[in-house]
Amino acid sequence: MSTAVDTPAYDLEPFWMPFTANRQFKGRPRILVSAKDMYFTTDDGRKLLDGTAGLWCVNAGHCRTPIVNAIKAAAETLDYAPAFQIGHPGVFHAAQKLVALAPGELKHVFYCNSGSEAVDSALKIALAYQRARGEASRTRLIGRERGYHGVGFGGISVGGMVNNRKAFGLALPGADHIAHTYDLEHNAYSRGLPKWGAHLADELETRIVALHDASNIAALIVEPVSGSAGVLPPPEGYLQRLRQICDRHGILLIFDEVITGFGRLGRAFAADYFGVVPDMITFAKGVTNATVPMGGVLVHNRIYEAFMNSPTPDIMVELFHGYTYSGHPLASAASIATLDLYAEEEIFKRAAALAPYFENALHGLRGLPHVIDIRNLGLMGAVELAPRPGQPVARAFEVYLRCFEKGFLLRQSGDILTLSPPLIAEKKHIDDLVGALADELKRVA
Ligand code: PXG
Ligand code: PLP
Repeated sequence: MSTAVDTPAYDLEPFWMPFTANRQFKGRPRILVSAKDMYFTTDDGRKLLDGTAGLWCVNAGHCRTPIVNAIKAAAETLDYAPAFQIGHPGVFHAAQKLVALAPGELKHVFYCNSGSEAVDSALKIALAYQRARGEASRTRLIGRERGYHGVGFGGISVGGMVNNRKAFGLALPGADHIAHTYDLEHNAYSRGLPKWGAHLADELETRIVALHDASNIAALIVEPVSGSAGVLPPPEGYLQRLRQICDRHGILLIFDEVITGFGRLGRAFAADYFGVVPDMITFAKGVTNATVPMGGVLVHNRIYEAFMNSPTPDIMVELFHGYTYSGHPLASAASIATLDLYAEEEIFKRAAALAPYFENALHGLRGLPHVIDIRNLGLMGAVELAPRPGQPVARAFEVYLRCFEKGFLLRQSGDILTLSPPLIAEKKHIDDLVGALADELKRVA
């Protein structure tokens, strides 16, 4: 599949592409030159239906005018403002709008520029908070197998995807993991939440707390629905149990909502969808509709107050952490316009309304060749294929490439194909995407 096509007018070699098979790509590049609403346009002038909202991030569709205009205006007015010891109005407006959406008492926000930075920030806040409240021995960070928390050393330490860890040494010491909830024997073809598996949450107590003692554990971080690992919705009651166990043992619960935030499940946050309020939420992606990089951590009032009540003089910095671009003016403007657009167009409700149709369409692929599981929640969906014997990844990658050639963008990871369309998708877009996938599943060897 890597025969060369016309050489583009620029050199492909200097750019080392992230999470990309560079050799395959550079032999046969796939280049996007523009986008509007549900579609990209490729460099050879073809329309490509965006079945993945970019990388799970373009929730309101592409190049939306109010967001574009807000970014233009910000770029002309205040290109940058230092982020440390000084501010600008945009970031305070953005924070105010964001916390208004946030669940429970998560009414403070620490800004950064990506999901990976958000995770690093949340883990550091957890450690510093435990210390500030006199529990400095709580230094262990717990994640979950098959979790994806970005690519920083913090994120890969609590993350649980082997390819993202195996080449990078020891990462953070002291991290540990609870079990993932993937189980085809019990849960294959679940629609929405699997019925089996809530008891897997108990491991946090019976294995992790039993082994390390709660007095050494700062926080547990989980994705409410694992995204990158191939859409693994939590078993019914599982997140509620995690919340109870964390409360019992003084362990902070962090939801990594980089994908699930901003309407992917039909509510502002997965915390709302599940009725489980964590102590912190990490977010990124949809906060600006992916137009300008921005991420952050929503923090419980109690945590923020622990820092503000520090006995140190008020000229002392409370948290020695931050980024040059925390709350960047362009990102702030983009975020304000994005959150306004989500509200005006009731984007989260639209996602909720489309979710049952999406579920039915996706589960209609059951029984097609190679399919061994289908999973979904909100507008997140995955179709898992049996690997071609001796050639892991090859079958799903071929389906991905053929769909691309036919004008449909899916995401492939291992032998799993995922769909996460922009939340403005209509039924016909779902039909087109799932139809294209069905055709290729019938064709692929
Ligand atoms: N946490 C979660 C839950 C994520 O999904 C990150 C952290 C890291 O965010 P940044 O902005 O640093 O990439 C993510 C990002 C995929 C895919 O197709 C998923 C992500 C990014 C790129 C591709 O599975 N998730
Ligand atoms: N490396 C050096 C040498 C720096 O001076 C800085 C920031 O001043 C950084 C890294 C961190 O960059 P950022 O704040 O964009 O994360």
